[in-house]
Amino acid sequence: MASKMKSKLTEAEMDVLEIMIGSGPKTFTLLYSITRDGCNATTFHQKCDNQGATLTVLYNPQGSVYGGYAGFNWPGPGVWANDSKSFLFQLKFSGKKKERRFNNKNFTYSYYGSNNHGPYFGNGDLITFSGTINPSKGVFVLNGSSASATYDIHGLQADDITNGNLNVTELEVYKVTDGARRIVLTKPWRRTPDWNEKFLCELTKEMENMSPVIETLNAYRILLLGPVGSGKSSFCNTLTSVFRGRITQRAICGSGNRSTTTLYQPYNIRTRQGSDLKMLICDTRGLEEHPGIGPIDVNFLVDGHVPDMYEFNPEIPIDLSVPEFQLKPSLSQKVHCVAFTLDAASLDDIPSNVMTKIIDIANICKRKQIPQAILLTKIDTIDETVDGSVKQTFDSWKIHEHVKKASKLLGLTENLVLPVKNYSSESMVDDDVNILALLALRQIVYFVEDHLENVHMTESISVRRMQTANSDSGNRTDSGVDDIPLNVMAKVSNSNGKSNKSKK
Ligand SMILES: Nc1nc2c(ncn2[C@@H]2O[C@H](COP(=O)(O)OP(=O)(O)OP(=O)(O)O)[C@@H](O)[C@H]2O)c(=O)[nH]1
Ligand SMILES: [Mg+2]
Repeated sequence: MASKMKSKLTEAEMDVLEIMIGSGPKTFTLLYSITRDGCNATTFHQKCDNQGATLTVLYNPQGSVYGGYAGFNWPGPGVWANDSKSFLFQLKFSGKKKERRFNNKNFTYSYYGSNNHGPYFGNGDLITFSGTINPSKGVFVLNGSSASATYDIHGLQADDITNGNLNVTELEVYKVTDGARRIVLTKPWRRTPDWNEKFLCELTKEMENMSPVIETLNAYRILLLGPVGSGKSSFCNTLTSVFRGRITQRAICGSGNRSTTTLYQPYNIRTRQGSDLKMLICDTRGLEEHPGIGPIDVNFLVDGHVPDMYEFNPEIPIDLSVPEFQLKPSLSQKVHCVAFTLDAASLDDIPSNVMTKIIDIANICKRKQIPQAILLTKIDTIDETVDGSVKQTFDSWKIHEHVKKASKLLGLTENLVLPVKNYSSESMVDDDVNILALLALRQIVYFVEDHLENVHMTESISVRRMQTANSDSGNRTDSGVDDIPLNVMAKVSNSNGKSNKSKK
């Protein structure tokens, strides 16, 4: 069936084209693909004539994507379509997003019917091919032409759209019909138990009972980092709300070009019974375009040199001259997991220098073997079904697409991307929002536990080495062990290295 054919056009690109067409939600059904059907004018007409509105999309080897929209049937031989709805468009140029609609200036020459041609837009604007084109090494060198005649290409040259050639790796034609695209997943993209009160209760209890595998460590320290306005402070509030059973507003949230949060502020999480969870969620200043905090600050931050409540100077990174600089941080001051907070709706719009900072920070964490996760926030803004019911999160293909995109952006595996919907406008807590937040928190805590087990093991090995060295030299003393910086005497409850993850 045509609708099941694999298409190159992404859902995000369909969203953009839907807006360019401008008459509500649209479904795109792939009718013709030159890589599948052959690049041949007769085949194009067999598959695409009498189909109503169609969209032609060309993909070139330089990573440019462009094409044209025809609002009616392709006309009969020798006939011009007069179509005020038609337009040409650009989606990418040389691999970079360039989303532009080129309006029709002269409806008389909107598009042309010719038995011997493929899609033919304007009086020479985009004539794709005639006859048959055979590919060479995956590239179809089309024998058409491109120019600026009927469509207004905003003063650009045709070359600014086509890279000066009509070589393509694919040309697709879609039938465009009214109606929202609905992709029903046959199974959730991530499995979870049934969402109900019992599950919520289990998750809550599990988190309340978690305690670090290294006994002397009082609390896991989880650092939130991400662009300005990505929802870091809101996530702190969401977690504190989940455990208090009411909406809390401990961290100030807001929106603006500069970060609302200016301090490095760890938040404890208090339960309804008044006890604290053994974890601190650390809010921090957002990563700004210029200058703002960057990898140098974060390097000191994750190593524990930055004191709690430190106010970052966005102009100058922290260094040893700062009086509060912690010279010998303990394990409890170090960061045990970095959660990058990314706004799901703005993944494509992260300024390039902010993205560079994030990648540099991710690499620092990798080098230091600090676990990382991505909190994908604001998922309610990218899928209306989820806006209505957060329970649908793992059934939403749109969210899955964004999860995949976030994982690619940071080069982290997909299972490290944790979708969340923060409390932002609610006045009461909601079980499903709580469950989603708890699933994210649980995963982060699991990563931290794994990390601490590694820390523990590394320290145990170094202790054994030192003991061996001391006994070899006949110098073995108890004080040698005391000199080890971390608490290597930590008791791990079970001998095969498995943690006391949940002390019930
Ligand atoms: N709809 C929706 N809005 C959210 C969500 N998370 C945060 N927001 C809103 O996004 C805006 C920014 O949120 P903050 O939590 O202040 O973001 P931040 O990352 O702490 O920002 P800075 O401190 O400025 O770096 C606020 O208006 C929040 O209400 C979410 O999951 N869904
Ligand atoms: Mg904030």
